[in-house]
Amino acid sequence: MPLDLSAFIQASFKHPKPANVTYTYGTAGFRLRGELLDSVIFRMGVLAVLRSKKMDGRTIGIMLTASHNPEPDNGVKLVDPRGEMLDTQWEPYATELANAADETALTRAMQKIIEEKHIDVGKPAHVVFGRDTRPTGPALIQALTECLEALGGGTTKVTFQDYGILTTPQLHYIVRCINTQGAYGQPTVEGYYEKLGAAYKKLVQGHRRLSPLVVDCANGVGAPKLRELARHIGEDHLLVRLVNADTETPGQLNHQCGADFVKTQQNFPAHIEGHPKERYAALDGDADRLVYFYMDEKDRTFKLLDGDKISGLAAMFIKDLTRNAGLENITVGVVQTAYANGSSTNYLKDVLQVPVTCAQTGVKHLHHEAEKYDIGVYFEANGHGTVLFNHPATQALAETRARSPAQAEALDQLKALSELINQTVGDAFSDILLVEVILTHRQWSLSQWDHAYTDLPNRLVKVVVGDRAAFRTTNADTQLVEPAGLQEKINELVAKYRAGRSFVRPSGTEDVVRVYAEAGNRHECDQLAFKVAGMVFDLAGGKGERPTEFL
Ligand code: G16
Repeated sequence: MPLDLSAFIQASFKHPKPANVTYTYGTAGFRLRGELLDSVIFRMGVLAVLRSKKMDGRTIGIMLTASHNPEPDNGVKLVDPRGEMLDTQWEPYATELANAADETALTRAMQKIIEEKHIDVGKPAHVVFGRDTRPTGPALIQALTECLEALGGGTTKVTFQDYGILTTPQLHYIVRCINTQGAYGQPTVEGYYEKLGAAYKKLVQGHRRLSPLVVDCANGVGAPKLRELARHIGEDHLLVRLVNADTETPGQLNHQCGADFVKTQQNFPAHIEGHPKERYAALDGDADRLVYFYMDEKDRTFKLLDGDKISGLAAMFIKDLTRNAGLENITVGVVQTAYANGSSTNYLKDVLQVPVTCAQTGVKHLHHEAEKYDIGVYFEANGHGTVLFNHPATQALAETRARSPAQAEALDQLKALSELINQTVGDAFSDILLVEVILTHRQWSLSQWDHAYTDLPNRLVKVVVGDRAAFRTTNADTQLVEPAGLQEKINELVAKYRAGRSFVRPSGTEDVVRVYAEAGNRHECDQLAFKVAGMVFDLAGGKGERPTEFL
């Protein structure tokens, strides 16, 4: 049956593509200034509908957010039926739809997808969507709604539901719940609080509650939603105090605060001065990333517990539990990216003795690598990550009969952990609860957690260049293929520093090239980072100020 596109074409005239913009599908979908995204969001409605039809009418999610980016930016991430990121094979289709110059090119691009993917357009489609607190969100949701309404006219059977303001992981959770007919949980925000809250209370029961956790909410959607979750769990079990929770004042989102700020600046965010007795955590703008931090009691310096530290803590705890549960055949592995601190990789391999895989940047890449382990822990250093339990692991948890009370307890705890952890995608709330469970069990302070290993000094520098597309990498982002010759120059420089390591890659979410460096001491690390950044700036037509700090 052919697709009736008359209403759709009519609607699409209201959402023309700006003539001078080329859209690129990046690390996590399209991301740029919100006012440039109207046509893209409209067209992502088309992609979601086609994808849903291809998946026999299973629900597809669309999340409008630009996560850690500044407030004027916005973006879109598509969610596949199991709650994970859109299949990367479909990314070129997204790009083609977004860049179609007019209605003729747009319908041609749609037709191409239908033919290449053998889509039966007579199949139903269901799409759910949500957005963060950005001011450009409501107008973009309107564009999306108009697309879905227009596609739903006639015989094409398109249904959709607007879930309003949500964190990104909440939408991922809801998609999975719908597609599992509730087996993963109830497909509502309340269902999400219920599931996480029940597992958390079960896991901390009988243990002394920790001191309050001060959470920097990046002035984003995490603030109202974490308040709801904490209320649901109750102060007897979890005490949080929210800071940077202003979602009303324009310009505040991610401004001088949030997980990305804390990680890249390696410093306290706005409105947190740092007190040695307090425990801190920071979310990003859509609450899918988490970092912890504290002030060292002795030297009163800032200390960061980033995604690497979270993955070390989680792997240690889960490894102990699988051993106590008698599940020696279940492999626990960790996936990291090139941004992982060298000390964390050594800790995982040498102390915890778990296998470690290095994936390309982007949770979509880590997620699939983690699926190869029975229990796969994956975290990017920036705090984005989760833990996956595969089918054999879940089956072993369900079927293993305990021969002692200790074994029964370990099995119960692992089962509760698999409920507590949002296995669809990195989720700052679920990750907070995971960390709090482990620290509660051990009765550890943040500094005791931090003592597992000492990070090598590291530095991340952003360089604005003429064309970041001129940078191409290989080997999980660790080596530059283009611009030709630059990698050799970086290698020469790195060889001069003890424990030196540095790599350069184009960001897939911001218009910058990222430079990472680590070395044996702080001075050498900063020098290496800024020398490499200066080289990138000179070779690639850098814009603005040449990076010279620390040189
Ligand atoms: C997104 C991705 C992350 C990635 C980050 C930075 O995070 O989901 O996997 O690490 O962008 O990517 P890049 O270095 O390419 O800019 P978020 O939290 O912004 O959605």
